[in-house]
Amino acid sequence: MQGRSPFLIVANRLPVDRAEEGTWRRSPGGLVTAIAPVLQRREGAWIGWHGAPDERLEPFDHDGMHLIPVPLSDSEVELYYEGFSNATLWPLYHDVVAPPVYSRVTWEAYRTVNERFARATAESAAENAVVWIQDYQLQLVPAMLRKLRPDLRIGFFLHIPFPPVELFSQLPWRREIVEGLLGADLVGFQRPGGASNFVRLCRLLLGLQHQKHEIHLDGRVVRAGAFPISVDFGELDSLVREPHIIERAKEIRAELGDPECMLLGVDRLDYTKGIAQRLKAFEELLCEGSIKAGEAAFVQIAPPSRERVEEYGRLRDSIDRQVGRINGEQGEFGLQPVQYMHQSYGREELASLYLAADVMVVTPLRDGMNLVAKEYIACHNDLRGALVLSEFAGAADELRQAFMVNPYDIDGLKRMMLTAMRATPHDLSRRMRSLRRRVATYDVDRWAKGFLAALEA
Ligand code: ADQ
Repeated sequence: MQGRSPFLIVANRLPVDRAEEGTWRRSPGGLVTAIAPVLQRREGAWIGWHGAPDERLEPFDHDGMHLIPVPLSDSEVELYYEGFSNATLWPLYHDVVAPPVYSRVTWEAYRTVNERFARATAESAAENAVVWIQDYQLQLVPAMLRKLRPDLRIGFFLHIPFPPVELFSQLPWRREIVEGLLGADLVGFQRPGGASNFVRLCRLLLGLQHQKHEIHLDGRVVRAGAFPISVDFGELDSLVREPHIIERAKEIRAELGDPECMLLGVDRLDYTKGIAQRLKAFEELLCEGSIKAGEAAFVQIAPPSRERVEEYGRLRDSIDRQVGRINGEQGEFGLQPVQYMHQSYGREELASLYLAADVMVVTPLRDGMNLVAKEYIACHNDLRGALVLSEFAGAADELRQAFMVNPYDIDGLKRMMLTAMRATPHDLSRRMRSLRRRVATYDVDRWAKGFLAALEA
């Protein structure tokens, strides 16, 4: 087992993107920031797809991390990733807010690719290694890996919600997925509700015995638990203290015509994020004269994602039309109430936007956690700013001082957006102080350490 790793991360994607020919750069995002130091410290490896179809690559080192690419063909990207992961599991696990596609062809591809990940992991792990598998694309890997390598300690973390039994039962391959997850020693969820749904499912579907969140099978114990993910609070907190970020935040407001109130939405363009609902609420507030176009500006940043999945194309068209209508009907010459951007932004620009915004509007119909809400809080050491937050985001469990909304209730959403816009500085600072205490204490480092400590206990 020489040359094999004592610690492995297994995820659909490697934590790097291709820059120019032959060079790599670390992908942005919390997961990589949290896990990279653990990987470097433990001389671990990361197993995942490198992002280009139909290409085989040898393992390589980058930024102190050993990376092991798993190849995917173009048709596997379509069937396993866009198909089963994003047109079946994603909508099913998000309250069926779009109809899931049940296709035997995409299921077969999901199984084949999961098997390939399991084999690659089995070949790269040292004896008794610790393996941490990430997310819904790889739910069969824990059991497949255990079969190949019973000596390993296997953890699994689901970044998206785990649905109630009543919804999960729609899945024709429900048994295979649950048995797949049960190959792990520890199955982690964002919310306690996800862990409870899973344990209940094991009892009802497989008739397994459990004590609280410990499930008994084949003489083993599988534990389920909640490990809410977070952000790198310290990094964002020091970034927004830099003079050039503060300056840029002022510039952004000036570019918007110095509105009294800047509202902001930042999401991947996804039908689970409730973008249409928040824009509708804003449109009605303008229409009925509760707010005036020059008084408030809404900035919505939404880079398109998963564009080859049908539902995402439809969403893009419909949001385009909605924004066009609001600006056409409510705008004035040289004054557009909604600024809608499709671009991806770097950390610094994103931090400047958060800092500039008076009201952050986070209204998912269902969300595992929602890091944007936590990033906004980490960026407000000035204790200014209001967070309007959907009760259906995992973050709602922790961020109790936010302005809480049900995004399906447009009147309620309008009321809460107005309340947030008109809150006194005293009320805002009281809420922000308490929100910041929470995010500063439970940051992403604590999440990673907490999960690994539970896995290795
Ligand atoms: P996502 O659904 O992608 O994540 P979220 O948690 O909000 O949702 O994370 C998005 C990340 O992308 C944030 O870090 C944000 O800063 C960044 N981002 C968004 N728009 C951007 C833009 N235009 N430019 C640059 N960066 C942008 C999934 C689950 C979530 C869960 C996370 C982590 O759906 O519920 O919180 O994984 O577990």
